[in-house]
Amino acid sequence: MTGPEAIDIGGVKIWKAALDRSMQERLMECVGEIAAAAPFFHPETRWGRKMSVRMTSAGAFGWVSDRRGYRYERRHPAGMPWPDMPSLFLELWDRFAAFPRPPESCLVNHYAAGARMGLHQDRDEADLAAPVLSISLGDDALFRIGTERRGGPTRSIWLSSGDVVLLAGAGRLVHHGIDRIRPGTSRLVPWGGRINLTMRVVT
Ligand code: MD3
Ligand code: FE
Repeated sequence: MTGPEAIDIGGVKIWKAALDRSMQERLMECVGEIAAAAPFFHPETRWGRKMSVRMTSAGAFGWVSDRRGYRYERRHPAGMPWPDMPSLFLELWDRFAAFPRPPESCLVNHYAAGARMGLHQDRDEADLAAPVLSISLGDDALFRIGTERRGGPTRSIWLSSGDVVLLAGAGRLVHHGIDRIRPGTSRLVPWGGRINLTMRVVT
């Protein structure tokens, strides 16, 4: 159902090339609709620096960051509610995450050339027993996976369009980040660069 063997790196499960080109195109159509209703923005950190990654969300909650810090919100910074979670995203959740609660948020990250995401943990969600499902679309990205402990050893792996990553169980609290993308390695994303979808249970 999920496709052939997953690679397991310290509890992080990775299915390479799990989604074919036509599925990737259907997912990008969904992303286009989400971005038309809830435009990408560069979140600002508490310290007033703009993140290099652009973001938007679908579902009941979206991830935002500004001078007040980061959190999940029911509305886009411009004031509108987030667009509905596409049913195609829910189908992928059932196939790969197989968790009884549906995802309440899909964060859509866009990495243009030069964008990166520093090593961090995802722990803003109330139920840390719920998995996080990540889908890579577009250009290749160098993904770094560490340990639960800050400053522990890290491993790097290239993620490509159609790869699926599941963070569950032991992998849920590991440090992770994106060091860089390889621009121009895919033509899937109309704006160029890389899109990452992460589905989460928030409450
Ligand atoms: C490991 N995004 O949005 S996805 C994020 O590619 C985020 O945009 C990266 O980290 C991206 O928070 C990495 C893979 C991922 C997502 C969530 C995780 C790895 C994770 C949660 C726990 C452990
Ligand atoms: Fe993360």
